[in-house]
Amino acid sequence: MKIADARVITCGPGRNFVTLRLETEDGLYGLGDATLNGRELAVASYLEDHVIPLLIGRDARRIEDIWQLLYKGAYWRRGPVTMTAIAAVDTALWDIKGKALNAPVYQLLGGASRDGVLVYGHANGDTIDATLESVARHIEQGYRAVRAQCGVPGLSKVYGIASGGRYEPAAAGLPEESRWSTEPYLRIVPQLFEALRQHFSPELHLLHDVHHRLSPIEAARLGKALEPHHLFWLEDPTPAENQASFRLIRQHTTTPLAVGEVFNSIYDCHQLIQEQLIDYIRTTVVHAGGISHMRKVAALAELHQVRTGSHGATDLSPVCMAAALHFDLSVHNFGIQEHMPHAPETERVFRHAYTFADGMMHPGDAPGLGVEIDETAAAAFPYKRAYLPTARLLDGTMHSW
Ligand code: KDG
Ligand code: MG
Repeated sequence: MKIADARVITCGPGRNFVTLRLETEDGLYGLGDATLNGRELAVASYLEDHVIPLLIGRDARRIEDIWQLLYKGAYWRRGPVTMTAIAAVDTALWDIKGKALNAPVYQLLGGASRDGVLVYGHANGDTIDATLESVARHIEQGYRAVRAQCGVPGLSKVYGIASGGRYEPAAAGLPEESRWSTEPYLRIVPQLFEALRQHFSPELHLLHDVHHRLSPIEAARLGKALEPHHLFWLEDPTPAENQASFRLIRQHTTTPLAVGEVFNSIYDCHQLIQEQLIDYIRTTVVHAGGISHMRKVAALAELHQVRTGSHGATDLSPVCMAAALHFDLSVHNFGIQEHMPHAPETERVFRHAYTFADGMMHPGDAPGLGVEIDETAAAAFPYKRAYLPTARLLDGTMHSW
């Protein structure tokens, strides 16, 4: 079953996506998401100029061997561009294997470990009251777990807050610059969660994303202040390049911690996992080497009672979402999956077998991943360069967005 053709499809239905399509000599094809928000064309070139020539003529059934060829054979290891490209190939090969064996990918990964995949939605508002209303709307839609973000007094643009309509941080033109101040943020977040706990059932799972803004000791202070409100998790409390820095946060708080959406390999998180410095690992199929590498991360995490909680924002295409759901349904130590519904234009281009009901998702039972791309529809939405925003402190110092 030789790989006979490979193509990169770049399109912008609602936002930009890069998709790899591999086809075998028998006419089977598989899809892999290759989207790296704000740096999309680097991955497209990596695939077209350097990876595709290596794939033509290879046996599509040898997923692990091709993974190792692309990882070890490049000499230059890891990094988001390389690992996103490898992920796209890996995901497309799992899709092909499922179609060849007439089975949904989760059946190839050991079968279902649960009936469905618990997902969390994104509630947000400029004020605490607006966020409470947004949480109520999510509950009406069936969500059992909700991430809550609210505006910070004195700051005009805050991560995670929609300014009218759908939240989508990447924008055309040069990167938008926002201002950040930690103290007002540290004051408002405990007030938000106190209000949420007063208004909603204790059964509702509540999550919050700090988005890498705090120092370890500030994160420890926030985690402690949130303890009475029993969060499901506090996400990315501090940038995690220095894995040991989480020891300090951990010494001070029992609020569960989730990290890893920007990680691209097991080497970014092995210390966090082995020292049990986190509770949830948020690596995701598209940015962390595909389904094959994600299974290795999950296996290490299982040994240390760390559960998975994969990133699932709208910049991860429906192809990644499908792959994530097959992974989530099958791994034993699954925790939760992020779910941000895609724009209607995205749904027109990518048709999928996965479904949402009562706060849970299921990948469906179509062979392979269960996702199709309509290339004619995609052609109506050309790629347009877009950047994620940047953030500076009030005195102009560059900060983490
Ligand atoms: O591309 C960046 C987004 O995916 C990221 O900002 C979203 O932090 C995020 C999340 O938790 O979904
Ligand atoms: Mg996040």
